[in-house]
Amino acid sequence: MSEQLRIGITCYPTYGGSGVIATEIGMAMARRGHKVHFICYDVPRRLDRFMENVYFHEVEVRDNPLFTYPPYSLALASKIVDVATYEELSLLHMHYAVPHATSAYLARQIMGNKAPKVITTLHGTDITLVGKDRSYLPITRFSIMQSDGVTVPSLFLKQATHDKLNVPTDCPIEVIPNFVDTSRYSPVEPQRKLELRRALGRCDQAEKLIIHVSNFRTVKRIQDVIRSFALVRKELQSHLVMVGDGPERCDAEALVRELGLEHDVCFLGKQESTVEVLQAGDLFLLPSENESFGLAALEAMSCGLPVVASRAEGIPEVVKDGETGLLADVGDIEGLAKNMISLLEDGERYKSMSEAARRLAVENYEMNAITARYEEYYRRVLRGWG
Ligand code: GMT
Repeated sequence: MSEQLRIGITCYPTYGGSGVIATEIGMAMARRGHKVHFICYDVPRRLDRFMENVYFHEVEVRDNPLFTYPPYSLALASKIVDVATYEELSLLHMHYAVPHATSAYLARQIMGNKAPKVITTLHGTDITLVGKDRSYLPITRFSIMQSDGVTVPSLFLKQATHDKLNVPTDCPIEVIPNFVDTSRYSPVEPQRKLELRRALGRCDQAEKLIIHVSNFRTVKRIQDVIRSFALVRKELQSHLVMVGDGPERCDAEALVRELGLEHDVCFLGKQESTVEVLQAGDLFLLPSENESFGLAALEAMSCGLPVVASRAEGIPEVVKDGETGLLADVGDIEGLAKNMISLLEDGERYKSMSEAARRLAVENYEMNAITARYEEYYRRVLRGWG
């Protein structure tokens, strides 16, 4: 039997893709018999039940009248030192560079030769938005280069880390894609689909159901979701289901009312799980301007939904244009609408894309296969070959 690892994981414990990936990696490692310690400011959303080998340590960011900004990075570094020392961690896996990789660096300096190895997984905006911002660039670049191993979900993000942060190409960056539990995120029989559609208030089988899932931030181009759907609605009997919440939601709801689409668009808000909504849907829409990978699109493909998306950043690596979905340029609302209409109107093409989407998810992005790659990478880094 291979040696049991003692792993510390830090992530943003929210609904975002980086938190989902971090938590699923941790749970997969625990199932393989490794001890996993989550060190976060809150319990990660997906860590919703007791699991053998999984422990949670809360980072308390205490306030003080002197602090205008309570120092989360320092509280995290202190907590890491504590957990790593008493739980004898061999490895820290930090998700999102800012400030997690920096806190790990600090913890390592404090611990000296007893310190665990550090792997940093970059997720996207930590490089494309936050990291390249001048006020964070030096510390982000430094913390990445001080890590023993660095992973990214796409070739796009690997290149961006070299180009935008000027991280030298001899600093190895491993591409390990996002993944999906294909047994859970799976297509359903027509009868079940119908039940799920009824639960969403859509009873007409002829009506096409378009799904969008995101955190409603500017990079997701929520207005493009609605404006392109408005064009589809003129041509086809269709309905748009919006899952998630965030800063753009109010404006999105206002636009829906302005366009007179209140009866055709529903906002579900944040959902613990998106599986049932995806299984009820016909097509997934993702017009983002930044997307290092697009986990939401992968989860949709795994449920057999073709994806209409923008040709942004890492998306073309995941959504194969003309095979598992159709891509348009960022901001090309007519292009997105044309792609949705052409797919939804052509039954045969739709079926072959739906099958190809599911096949791609199963063959290339299955959770057990990809988390095994993380374990191999952990062992490589522990041997000093990051
Ligand atoms: O999409 C978001 O804004 C959330 C963000 C996060 O940090 O949680 O997602 C990023 O990481 C995911 C997991 O690696 C990727 O699938 C998303 O594409 C990426 N988002 C962006 O690059 C905007």
